[in-house]
Amino acid sequence: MGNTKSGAVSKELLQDLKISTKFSEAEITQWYENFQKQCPSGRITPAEFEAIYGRFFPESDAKSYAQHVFRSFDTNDDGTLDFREYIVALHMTSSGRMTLKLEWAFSLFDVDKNGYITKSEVCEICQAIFKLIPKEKVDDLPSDENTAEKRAEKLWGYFKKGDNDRVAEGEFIDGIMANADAMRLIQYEPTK
Ligand SMILES: [Ca+2]
Ligand SMILES: [Ca+2]
Repeated sequence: MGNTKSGAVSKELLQDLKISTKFSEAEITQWYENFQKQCPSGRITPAEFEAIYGRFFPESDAKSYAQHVFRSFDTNDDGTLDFREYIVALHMTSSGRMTLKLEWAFSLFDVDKNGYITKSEVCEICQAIFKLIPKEKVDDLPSDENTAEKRAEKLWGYFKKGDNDRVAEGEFIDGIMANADAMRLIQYEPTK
């Protein structure tokens, strides 16, 4: 041992995470133990993250999507995910609160982190989402969604903006909430 990072989660961090995520102390402590086991360095690298994602999508290319998700979770921009970022990510993506999920989705689409989404950012994320979809599933998609470009075009249409406009977070959330199809198009969930 001899590593100051090992052992229990610090009181400060525990308090901070209880407030920002509403997870219980027992849950956070348990996740911390697992995190330390899986990740003794205390930090998840992009390569490790991509490997984790790859296991969920064995039949497709999850690399670019994983890179975007990693960027959205790495809120302090230091190129790794620490325990705090990991728990906040877990909280946002597993939350039953739709607005929280959509706040995260906004950060996923805001590739350059400037607080607005452009059409080219929507295209970029749609390209990454498209690579998650196994080839045989692409054939089943509706004809106005069966390429990344068409998917981006359709999704952008829900925001009722010009090609050179930009979408703020509130507009993004409202646009997606108003439309079940938009909700479906911002993500890809493998069907069983
Ligand atoms: Ca970080
Ligand atoms: Ca942006």
